[in-house]
Amino acid sequence: MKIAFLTDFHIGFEQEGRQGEAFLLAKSALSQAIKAGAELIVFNGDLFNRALPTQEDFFEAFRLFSSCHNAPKPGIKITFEKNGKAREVQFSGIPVIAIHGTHEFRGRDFRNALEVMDSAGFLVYIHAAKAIVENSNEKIVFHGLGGVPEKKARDALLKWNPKPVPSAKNVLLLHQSFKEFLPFDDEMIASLSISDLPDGFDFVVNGHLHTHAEFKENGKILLIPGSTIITQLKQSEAENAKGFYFYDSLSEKIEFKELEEFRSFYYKKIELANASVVEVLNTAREAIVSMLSIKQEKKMKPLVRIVLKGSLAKGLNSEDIDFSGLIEEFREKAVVSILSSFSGEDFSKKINELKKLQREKQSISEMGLAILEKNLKETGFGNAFDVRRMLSLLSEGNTEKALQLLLELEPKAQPEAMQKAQKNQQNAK
Ligand SMILES: [Mn+2]
Repeated sequence: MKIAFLTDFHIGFEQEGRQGEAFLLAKSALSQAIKAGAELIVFNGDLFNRALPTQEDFFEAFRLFSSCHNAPKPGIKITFEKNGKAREVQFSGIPVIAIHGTHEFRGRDFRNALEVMDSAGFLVYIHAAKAIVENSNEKIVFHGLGGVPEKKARDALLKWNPKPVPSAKNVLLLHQSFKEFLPFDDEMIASLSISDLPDGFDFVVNGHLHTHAEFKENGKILLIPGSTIITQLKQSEAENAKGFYFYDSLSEKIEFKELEEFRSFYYKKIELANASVVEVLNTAREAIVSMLSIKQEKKMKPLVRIVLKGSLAKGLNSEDIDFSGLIEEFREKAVVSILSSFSGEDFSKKINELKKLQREKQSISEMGLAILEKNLKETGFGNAFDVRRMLSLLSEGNTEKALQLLLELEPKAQPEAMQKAQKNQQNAK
C-alpha cells in the first residue's frame, strides 16, 4: 500500500498579503501525493486554522478533498474501531484518515470541524480510535489520538493505552508537542517525551510541530512531516524544507518528499547600535535587496522576515520608525514583514507581546483556564467538576448544561416533552 502522510494545512490562515495561500499549498501538496500514487492519505491535524471554521474555510476544505473524493477508488477496505465496537467505513475515491489538531480541539460537548467533514464522507475521523486498512495481501492499523491540551497529553495517551494489532503493521498518529523539541521544560507546552511512546508500533507520525524532523531511538521512530504553510516566521522554518512522508508498506520504504510548490522564506536578524531612523531603514532595505537578489524560481512571491535588534539613538522609539513605505516598495516582489525589538523598550515590547497573544486566541483561552484552575485550587472546590469542560460550555453560552454539570445531572436521554420544551425555549431566544 502506498500512503502519504500530510499535516497542518491551516486552511483559513490569514496574514497581510497571503490570502488563499494555505489552500493553494495544501492543494498542491495533495495533488503531488496523489500523482506519486498514494492510495491513502493520512492527515495529522490542524486542517483548519480555527476551531470554528467559516463557511469560506469549509468551502476550501471540501474543494481540497474533492480531488481525493473524485479519484478512482483503490482496492482497500477500512474498518473503524472504537471502544471495542467495529464498523466498515463507506468512502469514495482515495480515502483520507485524519485526527484533529489543537486548532480544531473543542470540548467533549461540541462537534469539531473534522467530525463535520467525516459525516459528509470526505474523511475518516479517528480519535482514541483505530482505522484498520486492508487490501488483498496487507493489513495496516492506524491508531489515532487527536490533539489534546498539552498538560493532559501524557495522561491521555497512557489512559487510552493503544496496543499494536498482531500480524499487522501499526502506525500511531498524534498531534502534540514533545519535550525533546523544546528549549525548556514546561508542562503547559509539553508533557510528552519520546520515551512515553508505546512499544511495538512500526512508527509514529506527529502533527503540530511545523518544522519537519525525524527521530529514531531505541527502536522507536517518530516522524514529523511539518506544516505545508509557514505560520510563525521563525528562523527554523526558513532553514527547513516543506514536504510530506510517502510510505510504501510493501518495501517498507519511508521517504520525505519536498513540496514542488511552496513559498520561499528568507529570515535575517540584524543587530544595530544607537541607530537613527535613516540608518534603520537603509539597513533593512539593503538586507531585503540582497535576499531578493537570489533567483526566484517559485510562482509564489517569497516571504521576507527582518528582525531588528540592538539599540536606537537616544530619544528614539520603535514607534518613530515607519516601515510601511519599505513594505510597499517591495510589495510586487515579496511579502515583507519587519519586527523591531530594540533593547530598552520594555513597554512597546510588552504591547507587542500582548498583540501576539491576541492573535493566538488559543493561548488566551489557555491562559484563562490556567488562572481559573489556579484560583479554584485555593477554594474548597477541589476536583468537583471538569474545569475545561465548564469553561467551554460557558464560553459557548450553554449555561443550562453548565448548571446541570454543576448539579452533577448529566444530560442523558431526556424525555421527549422536555426536549420539545427546550427547543421552544431556544427558538424563542
Ligand atoms: Mn499546526
